[in-house]
Amino acid sequence: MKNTCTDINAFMSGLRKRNPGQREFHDAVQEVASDIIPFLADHKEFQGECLLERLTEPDRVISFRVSWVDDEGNVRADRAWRVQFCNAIGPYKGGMRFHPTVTESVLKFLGFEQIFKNSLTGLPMGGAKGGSNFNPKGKSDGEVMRFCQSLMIELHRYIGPDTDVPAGDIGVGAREVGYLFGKYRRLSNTFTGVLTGKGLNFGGSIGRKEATGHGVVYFMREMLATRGDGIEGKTAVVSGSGNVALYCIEKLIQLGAKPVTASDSSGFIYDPNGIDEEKLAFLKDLKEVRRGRIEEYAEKYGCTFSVGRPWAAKAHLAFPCATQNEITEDDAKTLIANGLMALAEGANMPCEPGAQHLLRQSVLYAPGKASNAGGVAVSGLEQSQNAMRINWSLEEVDQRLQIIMSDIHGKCSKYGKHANGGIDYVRGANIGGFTKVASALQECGVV
Ligand code: NDP
Ligand code: 2IT
Repeated sequence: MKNTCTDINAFMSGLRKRNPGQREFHDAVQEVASDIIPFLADHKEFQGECLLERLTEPDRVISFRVSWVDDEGNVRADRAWRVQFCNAIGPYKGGMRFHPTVTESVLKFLGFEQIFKNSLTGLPMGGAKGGSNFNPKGKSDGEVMRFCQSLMIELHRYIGPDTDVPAGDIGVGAREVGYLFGKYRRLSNTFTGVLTGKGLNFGGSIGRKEATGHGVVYFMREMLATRGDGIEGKTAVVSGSGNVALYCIEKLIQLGAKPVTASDSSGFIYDPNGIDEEKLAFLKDLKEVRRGRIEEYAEKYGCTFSVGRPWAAKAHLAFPCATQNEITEDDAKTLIANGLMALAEGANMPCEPGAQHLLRQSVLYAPGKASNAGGVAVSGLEQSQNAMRINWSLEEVDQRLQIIMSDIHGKCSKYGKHANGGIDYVRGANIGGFTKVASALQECGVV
């Protein structure tokens, strides 16, 4: 492979040719390469070893069939993958996603982003992602369990506490992690920290469930502090109503903000009075326990439910916490026209490239690899606790999470500072994440 790293167009055209049709992966690489290639031009010490070429080629992509039997006795077959992207700074680490939109391209984009995110946390974790096009929606617990068990029959060959440590993501929460862990434990006859996001009864870390959502608000607090401002009194538009969104809303309430929206794949609710603690408890029960639709919130609290996404709501702060490409360029224009001050991504790559371009120039804008890193960071803390066979308290975990989010903000500021004093968080996160992994690759030789 020739070192083409001086010319973004040549680099991207080679990448597109090698990975045809993988739009999400192309977009994720384009964003990173646009910052790294100019950085390489100014940093001779990182030139000449094909570092970016090596980092954009996964170590391996494992693809397999998952056969299982549904409640009616029908045999079903789904596809699953584990993308082990880079283990230069630690064992592979990243979530599993179960959703009908999962493809190899989606998992390669997520695994690639995870390399930089995990590096930013300062913890020893490489980048990986996995998942399946299996749709857990409407499936019984028994069906989900049989699917997870069948998936693990194949996946267990490739993972381990020092090799690759999966966790949750869209469609994979405590229930799924439990079933996956239980099968791994039986197959391997070991009890190890091989998955994170585990239940508290079998090795999970207190605070992991809340970590991504709380972390994204901690990151927002750091960004606002650079302007001498804070969270209190701000109106916030939030998308999603899953793991990340619920605990983002929770921390916003705790810090005195007013979250006014939440959504799922059927639409969004707009509650101009704000989601308060009592309403959040209802939402948690609706989504985490009953697995119901968001429309029920509107019926109970007499506010509006609409099809579509919540970006027309007037707000100071925005937190996309559902999925990729959920904010278009037009949505970004609407948010900015409505007086948006700052946006922190809870989801991975929720802003389309055009939207990101606009937001990056107009408001305080944090990319997911920086602002949603709290989840994987506490996963890293779960691994440490498992290895030491101890459990930290909630205060200890939360304290560490706050320090890690503040350190990530510091790295973004260091590498993303403009001459005018402003901070380009995207460039800061890309370069801050890259330098550690690139140095590790250099120091370990060409392998
Ligand atoms: P969940 O499955 O818990 O929740 C996902 C939420 O987003 C649900 O409300 C879901 O609605 C909605 N959603 C999912 N796909 C779509 C879609 N295509 N269109 C509209 N709405 C959709 O997932 P998480 O909260 O864990 O993940 C949300 C995002 O955060 C993802 O981008 C994930 O990669 C990212 N993330 C997650 C971390 C974690 O620790 N869990 C860590 C860092 C990032 P419905 O229920 O109707 O499907
Ligand atoms: O995107 C992510 O960082 C996650 N889904 C969490 C990964 C993890 O290993 O906790």
